[in-house]
This record gives sequence, C-alpha cells and structure tokens, in this order.
Amino acid sequence: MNDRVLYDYWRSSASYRVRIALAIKGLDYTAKPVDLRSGAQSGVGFTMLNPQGLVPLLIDGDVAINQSLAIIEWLEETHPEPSLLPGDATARARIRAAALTIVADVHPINNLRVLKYLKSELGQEQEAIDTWGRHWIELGLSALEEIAEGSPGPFLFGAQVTLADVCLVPQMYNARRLQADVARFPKLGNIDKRLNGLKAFQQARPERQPGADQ
Ligand SMILES: N[C@@H](CCC(=O)N[C@@H](CS)C(=O)NCC(=O)O)C(=O)O
Repeated sequence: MNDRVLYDYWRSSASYRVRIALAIKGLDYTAKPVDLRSGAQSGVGFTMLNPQGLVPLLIDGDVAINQSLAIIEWLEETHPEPSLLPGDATARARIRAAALTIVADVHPINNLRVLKYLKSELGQEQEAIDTWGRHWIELGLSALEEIAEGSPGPFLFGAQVTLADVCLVPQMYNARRLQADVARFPKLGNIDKRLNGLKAFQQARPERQPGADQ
C-alpha cells in the first residue's frame, strides 16, 4: 500500500478538491472510501482517525491532516510545484478569498449533516431543503462570476490553475447535482469546462473513484 492514504467519498466535494490537488502535483495515493450514505463517517473506525467525522482525511506517513484546505495548503508547502498559490502576497490572498467563498461560505451550510438536520430535526420537506441548497450555491457563484468576468482567462485567476479553480470545479459539480441555475454564470461555466478538460481534473472526477455509483 502507498504511504499516502486519502480517506474520501466519491461524491464529497471537499474530497474532490483534495483529489484534484494531489493529481495536479502528481502525487500517488491509496484511496480509502468512507461510505457517507451508510454513515461510516460516524463509526468508531473512522472517528478514531478524524474525531470530526468528516472526509477528507489525508494520512501521509506519520502525518494525518483533515480539512480540505489545510490538506491542500500542506501539499502546497511540501510539494510547491506546480504552485496552486502563485504570485505575490496580494495575489495569493485573492485566490484564497475566492476559494473560501466556496469552502467557508457555501459548502458548510449544504453539507450532508446540515441537510439531514433540516429534515430530521426541523421537519423540513425535501423540496425546501433543495431550495435552501440552491440559494446558497447561487449566491456564492454570483460573487465568483464577477471574479471570472475580471479574469483574462482561461482560468479564474488568469493563465495558471490555482486553489480557487480546485475549489470551483467540485462546487459546480454540486450545483448541477442540485439543479441550481448554473446558466446564470456563463463565465464560470466556461472556466469549469476548460478545467474539466485537464487530465488532473479528469482523474479526480467523482464517477472515476472506487465505490462510485455506475
Ligand atoms: N470543511 C471541511 C468539510 C468536510 C465535509 O463537510 N465533508 C463532508 C463531505 S463533502 C462530509 O464528510 N460529510 C459527512 C456528514 O455530513 O456526515 C473540509 O473542507 O474538509
């Protein structure tokens, strides 16, 4: 087995970000799928490794790191090339801010455990829950569409693939799954299409992961 192990789930967008970053940096790993549908993330087998009970979790030798952004920043520091955070301090802050629009402001309120809580504890109907998801996704994507409008392309921050692109593609995937109105974001749609044409992004696609629905 590889010394580097990624605990993930094929449809988890936080895991998808890490898979893309690993592929861009050309780092091999062994995938250990954690089946979120059956609740494996809350079982002792996994919470012993990550008490938060969330994927992704990267184990690299004797280092274990959770939280997708912390994992990607660690990969960036330990394997700087190709860089996902290019440019000076200001350029890097802007890339991080765009990434956090997704990672901190959109994704957490659409996470499985939040949606489950809306249904089981607050008694919401599935339709209302889907409306909730689409609302927050479209709000976040609106802000990113403005960034895309100001980018010379082909990616979110110009010619180089950055951390922001790594977060964008899984969020667009989620948006489509939830039937959010992605046609409202044509610039993001084009960037997403270009990114999905790259080998690293293809390798990380949910349907290509072990355990994915066929
Ligand atoms: N902020 C965390 C979020 C991790 C997260 O929410 N993972 C989801 C899958 S995308 C999960 O494990 N959900 C399981 C659950 O909600 O029970 C990160 O970026 O890694």
